[in-house]
Amino acid sequence: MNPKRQRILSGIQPSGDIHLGNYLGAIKNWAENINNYECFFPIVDYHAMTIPYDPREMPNRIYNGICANIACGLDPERCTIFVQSFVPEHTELCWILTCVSSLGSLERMTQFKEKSQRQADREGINTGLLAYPVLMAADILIYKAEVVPVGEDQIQHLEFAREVARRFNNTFGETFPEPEPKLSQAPRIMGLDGKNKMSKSLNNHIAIVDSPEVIEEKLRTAVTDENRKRRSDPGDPDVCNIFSLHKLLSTPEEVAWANRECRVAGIGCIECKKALIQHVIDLLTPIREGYYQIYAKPDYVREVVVEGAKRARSIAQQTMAEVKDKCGLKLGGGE
Ligand code: AQP
Repeated sequence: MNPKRQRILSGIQPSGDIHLGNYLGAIKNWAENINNYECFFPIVDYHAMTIPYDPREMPNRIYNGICANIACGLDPERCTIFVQSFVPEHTELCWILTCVSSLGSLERMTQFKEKSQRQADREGINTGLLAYPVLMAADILIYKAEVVPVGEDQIQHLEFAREVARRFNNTFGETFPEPEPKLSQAPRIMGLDGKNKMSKSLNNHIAIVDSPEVIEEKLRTAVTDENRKRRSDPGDPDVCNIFSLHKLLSTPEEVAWANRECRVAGIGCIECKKALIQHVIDLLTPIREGYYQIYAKPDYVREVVVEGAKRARSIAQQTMAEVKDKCGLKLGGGE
């Protein structure tokens, strides 16, 4: 008999186009682990409500997120793909965890500070944005997941989830394992602006469904070493966004060539980008084609998430029964 597999949970927000950073930083890592772990991959739609959005667009974003996950290699036969809001126990546990969460820790979260600073209207910053890490802790702990593969930007939130698990266990008795992060080979892909991490909401990304023409155009105009103003200026690959992608996607010979020739101005940025453009197109073409095949089968997509929610819910309900019991949320007998 197989030893019991450890459980993985990791989610993605339907907050825009799923991009190369999501793929290299997280989803590829998820796909590589589906045979060795028992995996749960929700589309975390409640999380996507923490920043302003158009409710008319949300259903398609959720649908696109499911298609993208499957096209990136998450075979629904071997893992559980579902939509967070289809499993109400996530928000039920979230409330209970809110009651053991430290306000000070939440206020120190980098993502909260960054995303709230982006909003001009201070009154528009909602409590959901502050409580985002509590909901993320609930997503993980409701399945008692031991391992969480994420990009570097989520490490602080995961540390918070560990803190919440400890606080709950200390207050109500041993219940949750402390989840461990699992970083990919590419934990932080920079955006095409060269300044911020690649993000859905910053419009600095290559979507996994971008056509070869769009990929070429986006990379051709992507920021490189900003100190390299003219073709004759030597560049510094160590600060160049394009070189970091070369290191992930190009051959060792191409990486050595770009590293050497950039430093002596032997090549210009456009020449350097050419080899990389082809690698990105080669990587994303089968994903894009798979995506559109799945996209054309709404009955299949619906079946995947209905089945996924059923599997997820049966575990989530067991955890909630245990949690409510430990928290004393039940009717006494008048004794
Ligand atoms: N640039 C990145 N490099 C490496 N990993 C990344 N991830 C996100 N951006 C990068 C990882 O992708 C997974 C899913 O991310 P998410 O949808 O939960 O939210 P996010 O981290 O906030 O991603 P975005 O694209 O930046 O979305 P918005 O703009 O809506 O906030 C996570 O594991 C994340 O680490």
